[in-house]
Amino acid sequence: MSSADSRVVQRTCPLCEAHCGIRVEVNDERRQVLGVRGDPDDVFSRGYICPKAYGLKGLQEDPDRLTHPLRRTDSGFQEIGWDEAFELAGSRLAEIKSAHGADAIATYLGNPTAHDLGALLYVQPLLQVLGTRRRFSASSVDQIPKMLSSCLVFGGVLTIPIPDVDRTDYLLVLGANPLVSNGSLMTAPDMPGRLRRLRERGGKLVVIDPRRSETAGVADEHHFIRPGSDAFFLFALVHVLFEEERVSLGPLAEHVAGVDAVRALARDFSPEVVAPVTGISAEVVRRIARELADAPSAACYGRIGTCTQEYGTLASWLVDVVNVLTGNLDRPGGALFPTPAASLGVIGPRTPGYVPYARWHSSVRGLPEFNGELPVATLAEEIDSAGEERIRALFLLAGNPVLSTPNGARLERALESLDFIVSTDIYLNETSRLADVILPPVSLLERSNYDILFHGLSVRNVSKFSPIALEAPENTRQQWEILLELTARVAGIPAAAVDEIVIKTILGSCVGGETSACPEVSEETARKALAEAGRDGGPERILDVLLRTGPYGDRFRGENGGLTLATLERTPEGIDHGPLLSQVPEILETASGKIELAPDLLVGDVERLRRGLAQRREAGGGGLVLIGRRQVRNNNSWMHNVYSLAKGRDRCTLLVHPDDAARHGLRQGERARLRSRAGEIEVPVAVSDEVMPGVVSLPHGFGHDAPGARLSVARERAGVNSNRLCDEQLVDALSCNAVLNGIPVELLPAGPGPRP
Ligand SMILES: Nc1nc2c(c(=O)[nH]1)N[C@H]1C(S)=C(S)[C@@H](COP(=O)(O)OP(=O)(O)OC[C@H]3O[C@@H](n4cnc5c(=O)[nH]c(N)nc54)[C@H](O)[C@@H]3O)O[C@H]1N2
Ligand SMILES: Nc1nc2c(c(=O)[nH]1)N[C@H]1C(S)=C(S)[C@@H](COP(=O)(O)OP(=O)(O)OC[C@H]3O[C@@H](n4cnc5c(=O)[nH]c(N)nc54)[C@H](O)[C@@H]3O)O[C@H]1N2
Ligand code: SF4
Ligand SMILES: [Mo]
Repeated sequence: MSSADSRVVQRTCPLCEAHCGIRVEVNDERRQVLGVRGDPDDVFSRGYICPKAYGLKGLQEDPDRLTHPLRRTDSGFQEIGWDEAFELAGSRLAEIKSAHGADAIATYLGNPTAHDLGALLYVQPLLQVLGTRRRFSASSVDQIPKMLSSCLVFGGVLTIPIPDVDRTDYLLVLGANPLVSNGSLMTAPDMPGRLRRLRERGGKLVVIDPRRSETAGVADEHHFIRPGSDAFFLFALVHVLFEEERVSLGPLAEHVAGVDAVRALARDFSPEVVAPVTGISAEVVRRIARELADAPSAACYGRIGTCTQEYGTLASWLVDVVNVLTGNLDRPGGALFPTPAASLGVIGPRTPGYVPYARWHSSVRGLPEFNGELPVATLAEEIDSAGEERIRALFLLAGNPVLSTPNGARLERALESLDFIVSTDIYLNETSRLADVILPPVSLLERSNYDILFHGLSVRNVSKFSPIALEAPENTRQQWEILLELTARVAGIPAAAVDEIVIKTILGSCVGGETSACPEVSEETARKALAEAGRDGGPERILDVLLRTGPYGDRFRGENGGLTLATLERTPEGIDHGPLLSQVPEILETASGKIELAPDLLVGDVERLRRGLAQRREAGGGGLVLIGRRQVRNNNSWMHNVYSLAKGRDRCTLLVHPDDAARHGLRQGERARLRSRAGEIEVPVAVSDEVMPGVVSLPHGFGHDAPGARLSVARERAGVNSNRLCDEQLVDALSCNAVLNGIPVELLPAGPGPRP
């Protein structure tokens, strides 16, 4: 499709974790994206894309997308120059830090940070210079329960077993809808194809979900589960495995500690006892336990629905317990650990058994830190209720917490009260409109990238580099340049000096030192090789170091000796390093060097689960609760301004079971009021038996009618913000991840009525 005035660039789509290969046809002269297609040559995706990939063209061309810094003035936002913007942002942050201490500044990193190598690498020096312990991110409305359980059981926050979907004979999916989300903590382009092939080869797909999701629609079996009760269900599976003597660890046996403790814990959770609470019959639980044990290989997999709920950490843990007890952990067709070509985990010191948990606490509710972060469910109150200790300024990177975190209305009010907000974002949206300065980076196609996190969470070992597809316009900045310059201004040193500290730290972790990956390589040799390769700064230089010192790397011996960034640049379709391999015990970083199946922290939380079981049994089913719903053409809160994705009928509807609708006198298409402790919204009803009785479902990421936001397309189909109902007081007690599924709500007819 290349012609005289067009060019095709092969890279990956950076929108979701599937990371499909795309071919972007561009006209350099007009600086235009002519088209986006799936890349049939991509070693991983083989041409597959979802409709969102086409949205990249719309995103590139969106006149609302920001390209120049903005400053808030009394008469609205005004464009300012980069130097002025950096000076303002840097000096105000430095002033607030020196007047009120480092913890007066909070930081929030949003989800797209994880999809941008430059952001991931260069936010670190900024965080260090700011020195705040009030770091927040989208991780605590997402996967930190899994990170905490993985750290306790396997010894690393990113030592997460990935279901071997391409080889498994039996996939048990809880709280995930990969047909729509395209998979999460399971990077695999073309989930529809992979799940189809699983069934074509005689494998079985079983889905546990309060909604008959799109994935449930193609599964062999779907079972409705009462939201928030997965830990009971999983414990019941474990109960049966022990009771029927089906526990079989295989070669893992000598590497697992705590099996007896798990056996004892599971005693109280028989399928018969938990059935009234989960809504899944004892008979079904027993059969699934037997099938898991008998299958030649099987993988249990849980995602958002199992994390963003009352027992998120326990449910995340029990998923792995089931895999271990059935002998499926670390074996082909089960759940295994990837061997990524480059990893951020190698940076910094490592201490086996170290769990970065509860080293400090939030000041209002006393919620524990995990992995250097406080839970975002406590952000608003740390601003509006912490007195002299309060947060006074906020740095936002690629995040929209007003729409994506619980009690958006309270957070919005709290943000309005801050002394200073800097946002680095590509839109003037519900959150960035509250900023004093916005520093927009170049577009997603105008930056190079390497999926350093997601190659480490992938169902195959693959590596691929994405070159810049389209040259960025004059006078724009890469995300990493913005972060570097801001760091320099806050620190009062030149940007080049900061970049030197960064590379020095990376080289310190990767070469020379006794515990480094390449002790035999000196820093001097490494620097010489980097200079020869033309890597003089920025994220690509760091990536080259990580690749060359990684498991497939050339160890600075020259390319014939192994992988370098240059190799990847010459292999635009990516490199397939093969299927996941068994890695126990080498991968384990627990103090004992074993898989700790019953770590104290988790065992301690089982008492809460027991109490919850008794309460739920007593309550008998319980009242109406709210869950979320991802949709193919949404991407959390921020692709609704691309017309090709946003068009069509209203998707921000509340699914209500026919019985519940009848009980509340609601009919299809009518508007209803939905009320929780946190707030109240009005929303159109879609009556559907897709959801189980007692459960209503609303997608998140809508509510685009904020005054002053520059979202001309999204505003037309604004929808409502479901996180006005999600309650910031509800967290998983252990990880303190927000509960976003299973929110108690009241359903009322629309119209005037008493306000909550
Ligand atoms: N009720 C409910 N709430 C949820 C969820 C749910 O299931 N239910 N899911 C949660 C999950 S899993 C997540 S990950 C979070 C996401 O939470 P957030 O990360 O806070 O929200 P996003 O909607 O992803 O917003 C991303 C922001 O980054 C901007 N952006 C996009 N690309 C770039 C870029 O390349 N650079 C920069 N600088 N900015 C960019 C967008 O304009 C937008 O403002 O939401 C969570 N919230
Ligand atoms: N199209 C699209 N794709 C996306 C995103 C997007 O916004 N849109 N977001 C991306 C992000 S940031 C992430 S983290 C991933 C998430 O990827 P997934 O985890 O696959 O996300 P969801 O589609 O929200 O699936 C969660 C499922 O859990 C169910 N559920 C809710 N509560 C419970 C419960 O208590 N128990 C059980 N068993 N199930 C429950 C819901 O009904 C839903 O079907 O998706 C990514 N991909
Ligand atoms: S599934 Fe869609 S959004 Fe996700 S990477 Fe592939 S094309 Fe992009
Ligand atoms: Mo997410």
